[in-house]
Amino acid sequence: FFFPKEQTLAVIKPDTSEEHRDEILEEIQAGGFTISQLQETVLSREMAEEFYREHRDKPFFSQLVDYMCRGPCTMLILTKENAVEEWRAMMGPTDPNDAKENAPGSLRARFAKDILENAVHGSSNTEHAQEKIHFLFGEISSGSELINAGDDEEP
Ligand code: DGI
Repeated sequence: FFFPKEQTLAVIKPDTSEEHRDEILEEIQAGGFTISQLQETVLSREMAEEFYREHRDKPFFSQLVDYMCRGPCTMLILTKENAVEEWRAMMGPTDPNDAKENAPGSLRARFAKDILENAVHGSSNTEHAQEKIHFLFGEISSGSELINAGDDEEP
């Protein structure tokens, strides 16, 4: 099958150690993703609420917002064929117990603390990806690519 190049939004959530963050970034590059943008941001409460507004009626919403603005998030635009699906596969299921059982090599199996503090985020479809990329990065030039998978250069 041929998949056109696609963008997804990935987030390394707060409380992920620097060591784990570096490991995640290395794995992203080893997985053939291009890191088109990288930005470290501490979300305000309002931004975290907007980011996860699809979940505003869930019982865990306020805990989720607390978690997301507790410290810096690493926001990434990842570009690859089939990026949305591939990044979600790399993350694994939402709940790390499920991840450990069904996707033991996945990032959440290895780095998530529990179902809420689960280390990474990835858009669930291309529309969400574009919406959240626009929300977090604003208007960005598509020509700037920070890290090219396959390059020998260090990020
Ligand atoms: O796309 P995902 O991040 O895998 O999952 P999602 O979009 O359904 O949920 C967004 C985040 O909300 C998830 O990463 C962690 C949190 N969450 C989801 N389901 C639960 C939850 N938190 C708690 N405490 N309990 C849940 O059942």
